[in-house]
Amino acid sequence: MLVGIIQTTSTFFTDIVAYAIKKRTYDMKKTLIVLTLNEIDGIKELYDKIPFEAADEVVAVDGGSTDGTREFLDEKGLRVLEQEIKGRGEAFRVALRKTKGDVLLYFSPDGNEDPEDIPLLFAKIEDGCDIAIASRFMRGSRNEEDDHFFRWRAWVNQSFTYTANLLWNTKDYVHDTINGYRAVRRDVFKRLNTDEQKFPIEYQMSIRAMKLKLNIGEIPTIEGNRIGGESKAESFPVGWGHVNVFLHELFNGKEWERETTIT
Ligand SMILES: Nc1nc2c(ncn2[C@@H]2O[C@H](COP(=O)(O)OP(=O)(O)O)[C@@H](O)[C@H]2O)c(=O)[nH]1
Ligand SMILES: [Mg+2]
Repeated sequence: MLVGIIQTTSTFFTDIVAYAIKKRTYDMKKTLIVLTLNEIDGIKELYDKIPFEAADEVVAVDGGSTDGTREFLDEKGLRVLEQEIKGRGEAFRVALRKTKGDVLLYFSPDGNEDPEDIPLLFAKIEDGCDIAIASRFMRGSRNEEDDHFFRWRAWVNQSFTYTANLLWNTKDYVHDTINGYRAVRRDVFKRLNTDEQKFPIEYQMSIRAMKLKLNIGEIPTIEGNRIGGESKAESFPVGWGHVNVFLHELFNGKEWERETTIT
């Protein structure tokens, strides 16, 4: 009898704690960030497919478009944040500084990213992940080069990913450490204290999250082809940028935890 009462009471308290944790994550406010730098063709085609209702706050960060993207966003009445410093990494942090949500989801409207993944990425964070990445390299996914014979970009991406997993990951294998299509909790992003100005921001985030043993979740994504305009990620400078991030993370441990670059 006494054992029964103790068991029931302990189950009751465990349920209450589980409920409180779930409630906390389901109450999180969600911010959707649209990243643009001369993406007029993509944004025009994709705008109506973006599930804005999945977010509590929506902004665009524009890197100084000159092809009409900025005007298009203004016409739609979207709040547009400007960058004083160039680069995609900087765009990530402009959003961190100037938005309010508890979760930040970065979406690039160039055709590579499927807008239907937006609610799925938010859901991953609500389910308890610290970072949720749309993976181009796991079962059920596709990357832009899948129908090529030589998949240089994919192979290089996967090599960086493999090495990061080997050196720093103590949890389930993360299949895509580099894709920018991701959601992250605000407190987590602040804690990562990133300083990368350009494309390798995502790789830096992923490595630091692994070092902190954070919970990185993935969903499989179908990477579409670029709709128009040009990629801003030039292979060699961007590849070299990733090598630099890798070397820095290799030799500097968790030094970033003592620095404060984010205000
Ligand atoms: N705000 C902002 N967006 C950028 C910047 N650089 C690239 N982007 C956007 O980031 C997304 C991904 O860039 P993209 O050139 O397609 O890179 P790729 O997919 O690796 O070829 C696109 O929507 C770009 O417009 C930048 O400096 N600032
Ligand atoms: Mg792209």
